[in-house]
Amino acid sequence: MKDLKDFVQLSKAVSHALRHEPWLYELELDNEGWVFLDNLISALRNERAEWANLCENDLVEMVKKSNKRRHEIKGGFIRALYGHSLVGKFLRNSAAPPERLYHGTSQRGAQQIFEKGLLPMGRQYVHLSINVEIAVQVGKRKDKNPVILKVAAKEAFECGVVFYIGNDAVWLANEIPPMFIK
Ligand code: HQG
Repeated sequence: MKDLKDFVQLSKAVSHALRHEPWLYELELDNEGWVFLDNLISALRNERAEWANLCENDLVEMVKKSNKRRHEIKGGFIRALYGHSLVGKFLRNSAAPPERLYHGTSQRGAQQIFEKGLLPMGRQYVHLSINVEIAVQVGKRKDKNPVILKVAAKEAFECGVVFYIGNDAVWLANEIPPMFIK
């Protein structure tokens, strides 16, 4: 596999399997979201003719070439680092967040969020970005003029809100009450 476009397609299928519908690929995730890499590879080989010879190296390359660190491969296992919509919550290590985090959303979403706070909605966790630029990209998925919310993350943490590391650009939280959002 050489073409970047092929890796994007592969990454989408991997995210679908590891974040949303693992049962369609006959995969069972452990309580941190990990699956055997070999099981995922076998499932993907059956998905598309061009993936019939897929190997571990293709998935390693996919992770390396991706514009975001969505997946993690370790010791023969693979998992998605964030984005899960599966029922329940995979275990994460909590950590002290930076002073500020950001969240890009739609104009309509922002109104609700100022009232009710940031909620995970369809996912296991609320997703927060480490800077405005990334938050703008996230928000543009929802609205061509996204609203960028500033989250007083350190203050929230000091008041008992629990944060988790997703990857180098994404932080996760169970919810962010309105008082910490500007
Ligand atoms: C909104 C992508 C109303 C929230 C991205 C968002 C991210 C509320 C939407 C990752 C609300 C959920 C996740 C409330 C939150 N009332 N709306 N109280 N609280 N919302 O897609 O954060 O490219 O599930 O603002 O880059 O947009 O797939 O979450 O608009 O990192 O790797 O509810 O997915 O990563 O939308 O995106 P989403 P998100 P990938």
